[in-house]
Amino acid sequence: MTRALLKSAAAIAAVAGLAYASVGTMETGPYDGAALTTLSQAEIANHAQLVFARADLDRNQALDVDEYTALAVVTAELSRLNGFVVVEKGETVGTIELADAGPAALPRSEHIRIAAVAQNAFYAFAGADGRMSAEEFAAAQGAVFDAADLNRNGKLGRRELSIFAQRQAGMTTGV
Ligand SMILES: [Ca+2]
Ligand SMILES: [Ca+2]
Repeated sequence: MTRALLKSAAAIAAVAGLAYASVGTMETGPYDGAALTTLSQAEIANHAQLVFARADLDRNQALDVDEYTALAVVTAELSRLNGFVVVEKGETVGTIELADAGPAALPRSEHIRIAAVAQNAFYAFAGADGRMSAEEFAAAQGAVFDAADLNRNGKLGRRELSIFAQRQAGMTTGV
């Protein structure tokens, strides 16, 4: 990982940590009662918009490869530490439990693998200019959603949510 990438990862983690802490104080335990049973295309589009804004550290309305890769690594790290994936909703979040994965730190080998996968995904969706717009980021998130939507009804049900969560946590690859 480059020095720049480490720096952006730390910055995203700091922002994400603040958001998580504020949500975690709301109820008896962190995220209790916020577990999702379904996820719509509109919800993932909204999530993509919120995450894009947070990942765009230099506020130039585009993600570069370091910003995108840092986001992927931090998302995987936080998801695995928490044992669930977070879907941002603005004021609140929804959570999707990670099946077959107790809370665990991300091994260094996984960091490297996830960063490599994220770099490939970045160039696939960002196109020739090497800048990922909000629309391109939404398309990348939409592709993960579509791949999990096994029955193609535009919504993710329980089993589909599990597939979606594993992909977001970097536990499976491909879209
Ligand atoms: Ca940027
Ligand atoms: Ca479905």
